[in-house]
Amino acid sequence: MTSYDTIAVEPLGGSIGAVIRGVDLGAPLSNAQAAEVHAAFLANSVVFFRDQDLDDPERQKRAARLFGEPVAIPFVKSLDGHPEIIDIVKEAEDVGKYNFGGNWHTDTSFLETPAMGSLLYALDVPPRGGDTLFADLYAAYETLSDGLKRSLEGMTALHSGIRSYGSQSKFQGGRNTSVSMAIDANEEGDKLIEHPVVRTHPETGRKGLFVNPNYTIRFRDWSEAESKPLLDFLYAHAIRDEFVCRFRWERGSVAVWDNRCLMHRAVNDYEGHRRHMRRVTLQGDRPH
Ligand SMILES: O=C(O)CCC(=O)C(=O)O
Ligand SMILES: [Fe+2]
Repeated sequence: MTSYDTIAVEPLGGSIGAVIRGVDLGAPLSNAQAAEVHAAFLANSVVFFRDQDLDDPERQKRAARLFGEPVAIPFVKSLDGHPEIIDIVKEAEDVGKYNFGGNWHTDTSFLETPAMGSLLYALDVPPRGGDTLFADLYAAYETLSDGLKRSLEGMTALHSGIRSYGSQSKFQGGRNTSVSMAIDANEEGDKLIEHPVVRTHPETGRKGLFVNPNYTIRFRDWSEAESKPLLDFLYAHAIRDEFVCRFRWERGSVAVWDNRCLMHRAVNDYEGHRRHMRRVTLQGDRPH
């Protein structure tokens, strides 16, 4: 167990997630604090902070730079003047609609260089519900049999945004999109990108599964029908209770996740209430 001198780190889930106390993300951190926050981020895969004030988008970007380099993402309209920031909103009037991030996924795995992570800040939360779930893809890999590990290590998978941002987009024509979000689905979303099925984290050196139900289409050289049973097995395995951490938001809460070694999903259980989050996405590298 790592010990920390300048911050308090309270573990949350059985295998990932920790709440960090004693840090004001809006103010400059000492070098020692910044190093400990970064170590806690790598050790827990997702870290949470309470009672932060990042309403100013510049402050939120400054906070995000503690973890990585802010980057613009395609398809989702960004905040005016801040291409690296998106508002994730579901309005009280958005009845019967899908919520953004509502299926298990790894952010932008349809890109050659998927996001390294994100810093998500809560501006408005429903009176109950609206939690976010995170699943540990290191643990998912480590608990497979040696035989399946060996088979998967030689494999790659094709990822695409087609069902979210391409020609089969569930958001097409404003369908399923909040009245307050704009998603520009187009043919760029149909591209197929190849990634290893097991990736080695560039900073921790640990191996993790790297497939997700939103964007992984099939294994390379396998058909979709052939891929589906094994992918479904891997997804069900990865979201076992003991690998999942659940976070209850308050206004001013922050989550920073490591998109290289987990999946996440936003729970859609607050119909009739408003939820407003703001995300800075961080630049990633090519999975190996
Ligand atoms: O709204 C949330 O809790 C998370 C949405 C999501 O998937 C994301 O911001 O990447
Ligand atoms: Fe996401």
